[in-house]
Amino acid sequence: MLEDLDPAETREWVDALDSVMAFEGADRTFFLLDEVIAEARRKGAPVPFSATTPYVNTIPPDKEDRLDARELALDHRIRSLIRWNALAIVLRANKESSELGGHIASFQSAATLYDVGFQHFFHAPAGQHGGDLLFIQGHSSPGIYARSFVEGRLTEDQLKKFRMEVDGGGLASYPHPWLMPEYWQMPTVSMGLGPIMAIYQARFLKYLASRGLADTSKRKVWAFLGDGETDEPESLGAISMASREKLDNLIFVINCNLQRLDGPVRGNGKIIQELEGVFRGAGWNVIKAVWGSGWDPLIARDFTGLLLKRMEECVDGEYQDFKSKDGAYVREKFFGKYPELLEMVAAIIIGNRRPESAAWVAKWKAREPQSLTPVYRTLMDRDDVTGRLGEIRAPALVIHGTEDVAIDLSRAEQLCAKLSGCRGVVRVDGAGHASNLTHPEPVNRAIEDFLASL
Ligand SMILES: Cc1ncc(C[n+]2csc(CCOP(=O)(O)OP(=O)(O)O)c2C)c(N)n1
Ligand SMILES: [Mg+2]
Repeated sequence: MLEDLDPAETREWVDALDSVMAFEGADRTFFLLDEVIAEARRKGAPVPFSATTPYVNTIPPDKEDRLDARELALDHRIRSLIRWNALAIVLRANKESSELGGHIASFQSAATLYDVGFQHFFHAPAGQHGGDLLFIQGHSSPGIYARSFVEGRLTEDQLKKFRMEVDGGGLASYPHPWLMPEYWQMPTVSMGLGPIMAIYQARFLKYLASRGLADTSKRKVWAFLGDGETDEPESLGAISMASREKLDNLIFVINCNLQRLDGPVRGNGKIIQELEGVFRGAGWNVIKAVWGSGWDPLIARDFTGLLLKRMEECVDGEYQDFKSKDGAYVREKFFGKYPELLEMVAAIIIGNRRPESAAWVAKWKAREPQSLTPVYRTLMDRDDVTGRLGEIRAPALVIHGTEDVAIDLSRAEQLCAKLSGCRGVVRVDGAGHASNLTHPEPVNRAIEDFLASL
């Protein structure tokens, strides 16, 4: 890292960039930066090439395509059932004999990746569509069997014979089209073979289309692999061919759980960043999903860049250490390294011990209960004014999501009927309780029309 010799000048440049980003958008920002870097290179400055991007999600929260609350809850329920069954399949087999082994952690850490694919993206052969091709990470097979059980495609007896298929009726340890021709599309468990075969398969689909032999234009090839698996030479060996041949029908999903069977993938480095550099360098479009939505408010408040700095300087070994300990440890070792950072997150609950809140708790405990009685009474003995809503004569508009499960749409209609100046109820299709946050466009349009009509 170079030293910042003139922070004021740096700030000016960053402010200028912020303004272009806010008013002219990301494309213009990228164009300007590209021009500036090209100019610096023309003038002979050795501007280093960086194939990696910051250690945060590539897609910012406001650009995320979110499921609505009901769909999210349903997906979660299905995922929980599948995850549980996957675990039970392996544990049951181990009761039979510990020799049967089987992987538990792989699917547990990749379940969301698979389930989002199965529920929203993978296409089965249907009509004119030849179907997508899936290269499932070999040792995630229990999760795929568990899904098939939930779908009614496999029986309990079959699950009980996980890895006991020799006498018939059982399930192969890993994806095996020869043993289970009706079930598995591609063999993958010898690590590295899935990814390289996926590249050639995607190219073959392009070939069929180019030769006019089959319409494969809508078919995708999905390859699921582990981060440890990328150390196999085959995994990365042909990736430059994929970009050279412009295989936009190919998607690699790499589950970076930072670990493999016998330890961390990179204890002293960052596998996500390393892979991003390798794939971007080879011309791939890389989308990282590193942090869960719980981090969004923290990242949004990271005006100094200190949080990002901390996220970037920690190596995988440290992240695994944090994950294995409790919140108090994370507070101390991760956030606590920089007092300003700790201060920034102090308001948000992390861990069990919260020194900053202890003083408040002590104050509340010390307070005479009687002193709170009038406060409670004022709250509890309030007049019910719903009968007087008609006295409000100002023009009003009620905006309500059609999918609001907290407050039913009929309540919005009742409210509008009670307000004398109500101009109607705007129903926001598909929105839940916070329609202004989830569906800003129709909500803003309704407010604008309403204001213009006054
Ligand atoms: C070529 C090859 N070598 C070794 C193995 C044994 N093996 C199975 S899973 C695994 C570790 C996989 O780690 P990773 O790819 O990170 O997947 P995870 O278990 O974390 O999901 C190994 C070494 C294998 N399947 N294939
Ligand atoms: Mg792994």
